Amino acid sequence: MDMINQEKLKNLNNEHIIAKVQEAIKLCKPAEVTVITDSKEDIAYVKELALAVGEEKKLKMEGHTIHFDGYYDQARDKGHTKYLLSEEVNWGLGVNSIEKDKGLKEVYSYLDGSMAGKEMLVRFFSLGPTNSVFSLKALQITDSAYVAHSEDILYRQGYEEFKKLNGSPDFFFFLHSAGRLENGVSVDIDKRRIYIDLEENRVYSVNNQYAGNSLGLKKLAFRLAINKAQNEGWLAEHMFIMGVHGPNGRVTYFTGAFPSACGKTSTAMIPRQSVVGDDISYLKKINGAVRAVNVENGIFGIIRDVNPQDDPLIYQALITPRELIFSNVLINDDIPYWLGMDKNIPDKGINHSGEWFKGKKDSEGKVIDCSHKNARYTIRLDALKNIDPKANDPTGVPIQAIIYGGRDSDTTIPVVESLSWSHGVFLGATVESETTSATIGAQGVRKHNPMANLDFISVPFKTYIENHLKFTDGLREAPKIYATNYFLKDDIGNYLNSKLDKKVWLLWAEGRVYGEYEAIETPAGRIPKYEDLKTLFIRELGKDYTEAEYVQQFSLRVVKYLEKMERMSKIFENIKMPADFTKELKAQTERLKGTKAKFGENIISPSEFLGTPSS
Ligand code: SPV
Ligand code: MN
Repeated sequence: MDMINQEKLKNLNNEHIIAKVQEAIKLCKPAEVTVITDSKEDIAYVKELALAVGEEKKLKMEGHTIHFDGYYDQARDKGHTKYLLSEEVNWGLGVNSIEKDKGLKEVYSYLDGSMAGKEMLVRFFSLGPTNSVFSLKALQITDSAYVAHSEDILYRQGYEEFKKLNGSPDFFFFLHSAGRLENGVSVDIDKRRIYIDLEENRVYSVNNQYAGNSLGLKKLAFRLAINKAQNEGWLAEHMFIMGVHGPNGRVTYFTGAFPSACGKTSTAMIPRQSVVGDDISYLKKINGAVRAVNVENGIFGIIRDVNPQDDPLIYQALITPRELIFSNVLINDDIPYWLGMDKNIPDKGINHSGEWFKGKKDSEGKVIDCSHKNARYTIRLDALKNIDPKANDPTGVPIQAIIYGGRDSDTTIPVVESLSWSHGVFLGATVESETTSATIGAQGVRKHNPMANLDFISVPFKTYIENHLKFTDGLREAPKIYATNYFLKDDIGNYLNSKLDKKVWLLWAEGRVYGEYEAIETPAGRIPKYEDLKTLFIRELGKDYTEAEYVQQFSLRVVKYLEKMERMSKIFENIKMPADFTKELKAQTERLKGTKAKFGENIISPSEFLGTPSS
């Protein structure tokens, strides 16, 4: 390392950082080491380097680049993402782990010399806004200029923030190497490993480039943060944050957790609302209220089906000059194309499979689409016209409601409000989503995905739920909790709701925060009254919402709900859970059984519950 770079490290006055960098150099043996500060020149250097080494290529439009991940490196590698554990644990949820010494030995062997002939980049970031009680510090060391460049778009710079540590070791450490490259992509995929060490707050990742595996700050830091949050009494969640715009200029902030393909982005991007973040949030109690920040500063979004009709704001951001990385789309004549963009797609070009032509098959005989289904765009949040003015507020935004969104065709009501905070935690912990054609494996299979966080919970499930249950201690008012399901179908398989209807559910929930609408109490939670929805449908969507539609959508499918309770009882019977959670599961089951006995029907109309007192 030359004097200038040494000086940059020394100025941080932190021996722990120097030790980490030295460890990385000794192990990975780079040809060069470059320390990146928050200066414009340093940041521009990373961007240029990504082009110079060929990890990114310029496209026709100013600022746009394309990056390809290897053909078999197109999504998170769940199988090779493991916790390094010194002793066996039973977290109640399936946990992928490896004995620590063994895992370290293995990943060190792959990292050994992995940067020979390459340049090592040392970068500093802040998870959450800078100058904030939410901010966590993250040190990223990588030999991938694409990774370092992506993180620059997606996160806030933290070199100056690191100085505030005053020599403390309280930061996350990520060491990544893309490994051996051919044509700019990692080739030793069989040796791809992502090993997470919760005890040391560090992650080693090697032989990969896809952001979910390589960018320490995304899902790897998220796992470390969930663990840290349990110890410190706050929440790290797989949630968007949005401003819901009620009457007379009122803005009410919601967070929302949805498994993939359940409507997370489309909810955050509902027209005339504003977005604070789309993926990961930290929530803390400050002066008796819940406040939350977006951990990130950008969007690593799925590009499939982004088109002028369905996602006008995102589409606009993608077709105007700005700093923007496309990944795994089709490139023809330096112009990007993707599935579902509503434009004619050329018959040939370059994509994640190399030279591509229509009908091309892979080695397993599978037809290769023009772009990968998980192809992405990487932009700063301020590329979107609907960015919320408080998106970078160091104190976060006040959270007054939380939504948990699932996906099922025949059970849960489009929107319900929980009966209490603990009932809301129960709703979040029992989210299910049916697999779609976009996911791997059979279609229509229900997957349990508590808080949309199944892949990331890094503590015993009981601890995680307990932390949620007690989160309201000391609050002046608990946020309301809602569960949504945008995907109910009728008997012949047609969706009962249009894509835009979610706007009405959201605005109803917003009004409920202020007690503006009455609700009907059912065994599954509180539901809207027909008249209120009718008014909202006319006002917001110019649509005549009939009572017949309401009854079909909001009737309690009591037998189906009982089946769901049975699935949940099975899942939870072998997991130690907090008593309050078990109580909620029992109580909801009993309420449903009582209702079934009373009415003797499989499906019960909302009007049957009208007499029940509700607040
Ligand atoms: C997700 O899959 O939840 C993402 C993208 O947000 S990834 O970086 O793969 O985690
Ligand atoms: Mn995500």
